[in-house]
Amino acid sequence: MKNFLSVHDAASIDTLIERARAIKADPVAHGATGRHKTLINLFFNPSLRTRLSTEKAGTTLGFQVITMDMAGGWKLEFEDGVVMNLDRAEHVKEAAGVLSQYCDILAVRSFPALEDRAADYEDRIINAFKKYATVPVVSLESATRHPLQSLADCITIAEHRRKERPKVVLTWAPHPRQLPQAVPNSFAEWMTAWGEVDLVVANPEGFDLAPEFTAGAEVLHDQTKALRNADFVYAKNWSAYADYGATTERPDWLVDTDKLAVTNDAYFMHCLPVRRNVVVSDGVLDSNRSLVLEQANNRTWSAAAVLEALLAG
Ligand code: SN0
Repeated sequence: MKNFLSVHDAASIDTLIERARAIKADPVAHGATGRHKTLINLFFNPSLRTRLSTEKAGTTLGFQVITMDMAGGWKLEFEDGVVMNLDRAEHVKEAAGVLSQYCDILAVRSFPALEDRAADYEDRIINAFKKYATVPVVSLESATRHPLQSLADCITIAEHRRKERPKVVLTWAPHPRQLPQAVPNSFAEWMTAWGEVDLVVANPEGFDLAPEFTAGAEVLHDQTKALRNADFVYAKNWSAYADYGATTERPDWLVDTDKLAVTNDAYFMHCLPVRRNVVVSDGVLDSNRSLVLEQANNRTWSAAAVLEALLAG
């Protein structure tokens, strides 16, 4: 694997899942994989799981791991051909070139501004690093995708499925803030590419994800209908793609035990952080159906499988 920016970079999802589960089963046996190699993680916005699980994956494999918070540093210029006489101290061309000399794998985290859809969907930060770095680049969540989360979700579903082809429902849920589409975009893209589940996406009218991500899934605007016979229910809020960045209240979309009664005793999933009793009730999160901590655990093993595949080239 050359880079890891989306599911399209993965030659085989099943091989990545297999490798993640093998490293998870015996982390110590893989402690030499990244020996004398350096992983640099760059964060343009804050993170808890992604930062710590990727650092843990790197150190588990024996990498030297360096993490840098770019929010507190100087601002990078991403535009080509500009006169750099304002506040942006360094062009990404130099920054990516310099960092490539200090590491063997470069991982980058960025967020969308949720104002200009075309600008966000260009995914400029991650693509600039891909263009100018001379080492493999990993997305630690970009403006439009969160592939390490989605791979962790595939691992979690593979570990818990009780039938060959489970029904997986991705449902929009309420949230007080304006959130990116990266997690649901990526989840839909990975589930359909994996081809081992039936994916249904449920969201209020006006909140359909970009069609390029949901192709191959059924999209419904009736949550109860979508949840019927589900084996896995993945809740996530996202702001609108059509009326870009718009939000809506819709407390009736909260996931609670009554909603899950129509499912096939479904497992509950969420990428975290989750707003209790806004997105999902305490009753669901605290029940034995919740897989949220196992998803977070699998973030380490998904990152480890990806780092291993990138070293292999
Ligand atoms: C992020 C998101 O993309 O929706 C992180 C997902 C990995 N979620 C949040 O930032 C939630 C923040 C909040 O205030 O609840």
